[in-house]
Amino acid sequence: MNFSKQIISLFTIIVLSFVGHSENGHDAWLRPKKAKTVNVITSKQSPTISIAKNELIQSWQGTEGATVTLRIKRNKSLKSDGFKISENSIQANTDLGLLYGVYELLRRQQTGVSIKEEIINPSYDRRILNHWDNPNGSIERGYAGKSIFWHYGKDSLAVTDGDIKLWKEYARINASIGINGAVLNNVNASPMMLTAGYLEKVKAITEVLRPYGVKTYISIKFSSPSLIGGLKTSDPLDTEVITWWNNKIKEIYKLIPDFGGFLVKASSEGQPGPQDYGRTHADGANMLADAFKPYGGIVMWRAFVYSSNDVDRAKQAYTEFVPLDGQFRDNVIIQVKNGPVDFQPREPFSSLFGALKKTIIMPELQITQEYLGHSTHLAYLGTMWKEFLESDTYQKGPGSTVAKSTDGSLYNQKISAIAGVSNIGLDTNWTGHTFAQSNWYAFGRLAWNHELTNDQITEEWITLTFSPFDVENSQVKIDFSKQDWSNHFLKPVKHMMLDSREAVVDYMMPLGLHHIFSANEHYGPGPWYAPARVRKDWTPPYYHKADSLGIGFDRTETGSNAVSQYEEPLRSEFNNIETCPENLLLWFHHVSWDYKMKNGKTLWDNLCYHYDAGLQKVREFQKIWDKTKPYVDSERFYEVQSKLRDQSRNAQVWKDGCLLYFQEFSKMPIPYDIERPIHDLEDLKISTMKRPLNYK
Ligand code: GCW
Repeated sequence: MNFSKQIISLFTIIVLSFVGHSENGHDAWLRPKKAKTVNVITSKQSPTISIAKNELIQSWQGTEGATVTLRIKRNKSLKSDGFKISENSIQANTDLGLLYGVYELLRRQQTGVSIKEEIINPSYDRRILNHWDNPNGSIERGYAGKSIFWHYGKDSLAVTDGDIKLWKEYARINASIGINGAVLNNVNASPMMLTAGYLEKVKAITEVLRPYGVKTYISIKFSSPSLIGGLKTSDPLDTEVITWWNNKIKEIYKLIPDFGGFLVKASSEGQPGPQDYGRTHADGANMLADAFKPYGGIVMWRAFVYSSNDVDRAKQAYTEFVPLDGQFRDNVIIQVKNGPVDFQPREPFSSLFGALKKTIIMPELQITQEYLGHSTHLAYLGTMWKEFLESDTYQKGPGSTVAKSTDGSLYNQKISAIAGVSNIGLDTNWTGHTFAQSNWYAFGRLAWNHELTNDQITEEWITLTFSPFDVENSQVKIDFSKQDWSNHFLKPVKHMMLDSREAVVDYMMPLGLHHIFSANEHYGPGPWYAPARVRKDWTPPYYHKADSLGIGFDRTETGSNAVSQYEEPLRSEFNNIETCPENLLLWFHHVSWDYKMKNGKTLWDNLCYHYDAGLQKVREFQKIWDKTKPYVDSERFYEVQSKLRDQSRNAQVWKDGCLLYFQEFSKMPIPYDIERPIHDLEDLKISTMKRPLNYK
């Protein structure tokens, strides 16, 4: 963009923000519609039902003047807040079911999907966002501004009209995709969260979220009894400690009768936990679960545990939790990250899925892109999550997918749940990058129905978010047909989204490489990053193990034997270099540089081609996006264009940094049919050590 064009687009944005509501992303996928008239009949009144009714009136795109009935009617085929939908009626067992039905109906109208009589039930009962928000307003791994719940500065606890408006919008967006829970603070929890002022604020937030069906939960610090309760210990078996928690939980339910429960990170990454007192995870979780029992609350206990002296961090959660299987109460859910290490661009599924047979387990996904380019890179994550949910654990024979082992179909469990670490902040568009909204959307849609395809999810999201037809504030000059829009916007953008996660894998860590970031920012490359002061398992060489012979972490039977944690035939498949999926090769094997891969080329050459392919894909995304210009408002067009440029530059740095560094070990040439690196390794090392790459 030349200078004068920049001025013009800046001017357009400024003018738009004065004259009318521009497409700044704040409406997410619920943009104001040019509605037709509709007559809504309800069998009952409630705050939730009036929201449902208003939504229909505000956005109706069906037959002009139609009558729609919303009816509570007991139906055994409906699960929790499921609903029965047809063109002119919605039935449900609950008020919330009616609201969800309304959103489904409207979504179908807007995306042009036919509506026949159908029963739609959720896959998981609890579909929860985990906010890693701190009481001071900062957000751990947040890339979209400060917290929407906790204020920065001394007024952290104030509740303003602006807050209430924002929370309402937040709740509405969540309800529209079926998200029904929010953990309001960081798992690295401050004990302050359990003090009176904070609990009052949790109550205020809950009151706004309640009519939209979003239950609230909080994260707690396990040592709270000693930190804020004045007790000498926080030992979960100590009677005073038990009484303290019982009283605390009673106090919470007095304020918030429908409070959801606690999320707990304990004995993990330096957080206090039952192990500090010689007790087990089960002792800790059960003590809290018992206190919650009378109120129907739950404890989500995280399995994200590992210690610095472990030979293989990927093994530890399984090693600690499998012996405890069967010991947890039925209102405890073990929350397990999708992969065994930590939300990497690609990991195998965590071996705990399916392995805990008498314990409820819930997947934890990461919506915020801690390891996939923050809010700068375009990376649609639905593809990663489907790959995970569809992975076969074989724990109850073939077809025992992760989805089925967590949604209640294979194991007898009272509750089913799934969590996603939120990417939401105070940025106008909530998520920093417009396309990062698609990950919030995809999480909600998959939590509701894990059988939806990414084709469908992306198509819905693109249409709802960008279609210029029938919306109030579109700034797009419509001189094209719906068919043109679909051919020139929807299809290419969908293609870009569906390819985007694999692009990130390719330019960051292909073939099963993982955790090779510089420093703790988890943004730029740092396969060389290993300062003596940093724990070994927090440095990339621990994970890539590159040497003169080859590269990769040997997790086979003769290595760390992490493969033994998987059920047959997976164990043997992963263990054998010939049958191990190539996209996980370096996760499970230390492979020689000249190893011949399935395409007949060496490992080294393949590595080079992957890094280059990742970069080329981003270049392709730039072209795709530039061509969409006539079909999208300038505000979002320029935002995404500029982010793709950053992403391209970053992808180049990733490719150059990793290839030049690994070449010091392989001593092999970069294949001559791909572009040469343009950076010097020493420069990249210095710049990423000083200021971990953030190309701004
Ligand atoms: O992914 C790591 C992050 C930490 C995070 C931790 C966890 C909240 O780098 O920032 O802490 O995982 O999930 O507990």
